[in-house]
Amino acid sequence: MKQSELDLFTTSERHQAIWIGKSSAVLPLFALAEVETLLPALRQIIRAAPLRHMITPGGQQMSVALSNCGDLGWVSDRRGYRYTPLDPLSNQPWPALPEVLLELAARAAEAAGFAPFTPDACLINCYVPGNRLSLHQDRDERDYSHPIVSVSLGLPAIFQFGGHQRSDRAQRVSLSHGDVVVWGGEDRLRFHGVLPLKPGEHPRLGQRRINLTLRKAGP
Ligand code: MD6
Ligand code: FE
Repeated sequence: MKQSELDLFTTSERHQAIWIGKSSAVLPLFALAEVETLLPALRQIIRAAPLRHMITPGGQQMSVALSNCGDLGWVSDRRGYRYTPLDPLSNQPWPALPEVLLELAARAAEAAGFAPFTPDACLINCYVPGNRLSLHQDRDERDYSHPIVSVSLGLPAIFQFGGHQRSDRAQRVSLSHGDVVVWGGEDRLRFHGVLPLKPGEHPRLGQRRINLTLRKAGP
């Protein structure tokens, strides 16, 4: 659905989506009502598949700590970036994607006008103050026709949303606890990143920001 068609709906029906691209919307506080269900589920996932600092193919350690849940998890090492069914730390399957997240992702994608979305991978990124994520494209998934749903928790961050060239000027989007971003379609391969996290203390998550990105990575 295009922005013009979504304008036919009332603001409450479209959850006051803020369009940051033709097929990209921020849904402010969309996840807030689910946070108290989400946090215990996340804690359990991280106990089974601890947050870790992966090595990029270039040999640098990522400042952001990450883990995954779902049938597939995103990993990086000297050999490259890819999705794997097993956690390389434990050689066990990644923890299951909790129902609350599946349901939230499906509702968010629908609110942004996408076709029914059934993610099979959730990347969990954990930032502490000073951590940043440099401009990148998400291109390790098999089929770019599926959107990505991103849930922000904890300390606020400034998200950079660029264009199709790394050198394109990036808009800055502020993302707070409970905000959800949905993007896909023609925006799916836009460069994006996160500016260094500012110090702070979040009442629920402390000195951290957690970002969950839900995707359909496999067939
Ligand atoms: C973050 N997010 O917000 C990093 N990628 O911490 C991403 O890299 C991202 O939010 C693809 C789609 C949505 C995202
Ligand atoms: Fe990304």
